[in-house]
Amino acid sequence: MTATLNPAAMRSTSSDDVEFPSDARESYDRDGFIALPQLTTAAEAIRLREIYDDLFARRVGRESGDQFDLFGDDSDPDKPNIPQILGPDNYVPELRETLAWRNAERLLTHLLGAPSAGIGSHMILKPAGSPLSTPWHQDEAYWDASRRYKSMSIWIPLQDVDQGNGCMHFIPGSHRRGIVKHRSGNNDPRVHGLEIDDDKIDLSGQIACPLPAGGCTAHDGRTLHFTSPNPSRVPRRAWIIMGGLEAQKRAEIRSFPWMDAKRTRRDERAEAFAKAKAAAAAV
Ligand SMILES: O=C(O)CCC(=O)C(=O)O
Repeated sequence: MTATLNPAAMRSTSSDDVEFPSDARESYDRDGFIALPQLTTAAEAIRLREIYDDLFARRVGRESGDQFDLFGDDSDPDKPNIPQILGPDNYVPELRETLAWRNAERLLTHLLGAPSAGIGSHMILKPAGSPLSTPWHQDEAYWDASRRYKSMSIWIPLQDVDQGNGCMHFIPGSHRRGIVKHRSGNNDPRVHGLEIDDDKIDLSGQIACPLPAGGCTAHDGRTLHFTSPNPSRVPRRAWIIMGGLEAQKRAEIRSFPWMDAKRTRRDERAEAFAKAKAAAAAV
């Protein structure tokens, strides 16, 4: 099934702040995601694409472990399957001055019911001709198992997306379940990306969310989602802005063994980089 968008329900005000549909919060609470046709302008999406391509082309953050292959062993910086950059806004602070950022911050407040405790971002590039999906997962499966989260990802495609080039798909209502069993991609602990490890999960009710460039989906940290392959001739670029309420310590014990088992090159680089930085600061 494909999500239907109502462009008339959204319009930019004179200050370019996007107005959210009146039922946005109700839909989000019910389904664990929403799709909106506009978070920023087409012109800004073009400017964001330039920044985005430059960050990946220059391998920004590779040394510090911020740039890596989401679905590979990350051994060859020139041949990543699905390159990702964490915290691109730390490298280009101008990203925090964009309309997309401002509207994402407003959307977070609107859907969380309170201002986000913090905001960060990352970028996931699905190269042209990529046969790979980003497999079904819940974002919370990557995080600290001892914490309770109310968090959200706002996924902004920088070109039009549909099922033919890697749009988002969600299972409505899946945010109300616990975290299901996950494993590293291909069951290889060198792979950063996770996938669900439970073939009994019913994925038949999935909703695909095609979007124009500069639109967005927003999903809860527990909502099951995946993106389709990108066999097209154009890279599929997505910028993801994340926020949430302050994470609380959980009373009950939980464990995410798939995270304990991880041995990624990205972690090795991050550790070596932090050590070198600390040593330089001590001189
Ligand atoms: O862009 C993608 O391929 C995956 C995005 C995703 O899983 C996320 O933003 O949580």
